[in-house]
This record gives sequence, C-alpha cells and structure tokens, in this order.
Amino acid sequence: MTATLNPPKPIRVWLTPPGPNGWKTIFLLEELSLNYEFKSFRFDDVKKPPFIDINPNGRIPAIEDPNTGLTLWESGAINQYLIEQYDTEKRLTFDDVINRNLCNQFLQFQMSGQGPYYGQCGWFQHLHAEKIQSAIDRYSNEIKRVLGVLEIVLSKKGEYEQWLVGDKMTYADMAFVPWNFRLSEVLMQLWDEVFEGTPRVRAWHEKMVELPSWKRAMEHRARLMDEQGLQWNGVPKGIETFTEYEEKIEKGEMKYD
Ligand SMILES: N[C@@H](CCC(=O)N[C@@H](CS)C(=O)NCC(=O)O)C(=O)O
Repeated sequence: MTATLNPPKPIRVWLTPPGPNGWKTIFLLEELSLNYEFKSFRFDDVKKPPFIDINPNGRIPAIEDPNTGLTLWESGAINQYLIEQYDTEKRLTFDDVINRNLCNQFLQFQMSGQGPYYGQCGWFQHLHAEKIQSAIDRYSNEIKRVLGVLEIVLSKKGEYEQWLVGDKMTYADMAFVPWNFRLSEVLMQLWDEVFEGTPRVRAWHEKMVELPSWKRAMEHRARLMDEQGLQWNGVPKGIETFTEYEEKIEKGEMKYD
C-alpha cells in the first residue's frame, strides 16, 4: 500500500547512523513509501556546522522538505508533519478527535518517557567515562517502569487489537521501535530478561520488527554504519567487546562530550 501523496522531490533526512532517533523517521518514511534521501554524517560532527545551521540543538534527526520548504527537527514533530502532510489516507493515524489525540499522547510519552531514559541509560552504561552505578540503576529502573506502563496499556486491549490506539498500527506504535530494538545493549541483558514480565510489549515489538519497512530501514543502517567503520552495536570496528570499548573511553582514548 502506498500513501496517496508522494513528494516529487526527495525529503532530505540528516542523521548519524548509530542514534536510534533517526530511525524513527526512516521507519515511517519507509512504511509510507515516501521519496527521501539520507544526509548521513558522523556523531562527532553533530554539534558543528553544517548540521547546527539546520538544527541549533545539534541533535538528530532533522529533515529538509524541498516540496514545502520546511526544515524541521525533533523526531516527534517531524513524524507528525510527515503524517499530516503525506499520510493522506490516514493509514497510520486516525481522523477522529479522540484517536488522533491518543496517538499524540503516546508519541509525547515516547518522546519524554522512553527516548530520554533509554538514552541516559545507554550513556551511563557505555559512554560515560566514570562508572556510576546509581545512575545506571536509576535509568534501568525507569526503562522497566516504561515497559510496565506499555504492558498495562496493551493488556487493556482486546486480543486482536494489540496496538496502542484503536485496532491498527499507527505512527505512535512505530515510534517506540528504534529504542526498544536496542534494549539488550542499553540494559546489558539478554532478550528474555529484557521483557520479563512484559509479554505483550514483547509481542507488539516483535510484530513491528518483522515489517519489511523496518527491515529495509535496518539494511540502510547497516550500510551507513559500515561506511563509518562502525559495527552493528555502535562499537568501532577492531574493538571486540563493549568492555574493551568502555576501557578505552575511561582511559580517554575515545572522547564523547
Ligand atoms: N528529542 C530529540 C532527541 C534527539 C537525540 O537525542 N538524538 C541523539 C541521537 S539518537 C543525538 O543527536 N545526540 C547528540 C548528542 O548527544 O550530542 C528527538 O527526538 O529528535
């Protein structure tokens, strides 16, 4: 199925391949079969021109849409724009005021509740030069809490309506996929442990990662990571394990700020 309105000129997407937030937008573009192109660059350059001329906040993703002249950053705003402008059949959203606002609610929850906590957990788990166990615990517990909230929501739905809003997948469901996809590395736990006590969340997530649109997005990710000498998990090629990587960060051999 395709969206009825496909932009004649490609929408340009600025992203650094390791960051999950960029894949939130790519997943949606792929699912809607929209015309887009990558502007892939290195994470080290996220706070420098030319990117900060596009997004003064220096965080990916950002888009430039030559069809409307709009430059936009913040993945939630970008995805809502894509839905409003290009999902004219309302395939991944709803027309009525209740379901439209429920989609917005879950997107806001993803943006404020999932993204920042998962991001901070990953930071303190892997990239912070000092190991601060209390910070890792705080954010790991928040992740488990967020998964618990989603489990409650899904458990109130009928057996065949395992989506956040109504009875179909929307852009709100899709927004949770890129960070949940990285849960094993973020929490440093096996997949079975990650979803202990949240079977509905697991089934919901595993259904979405089977979509051809997600698979295509991940093929692009693999290629763009490879171009930058990065392994699948974000660790530079030539470094075997997260532990080895973290030791290098601690010794100041790799710098993140
Ligand atoms: N709320 C923002 C968060 C974006 C964000 O944090 N992106 C990360 C990559 S996933 C980033 O660019 N980080 C750069 C930095 O930490 O300096 C959004 O959803 O677009």
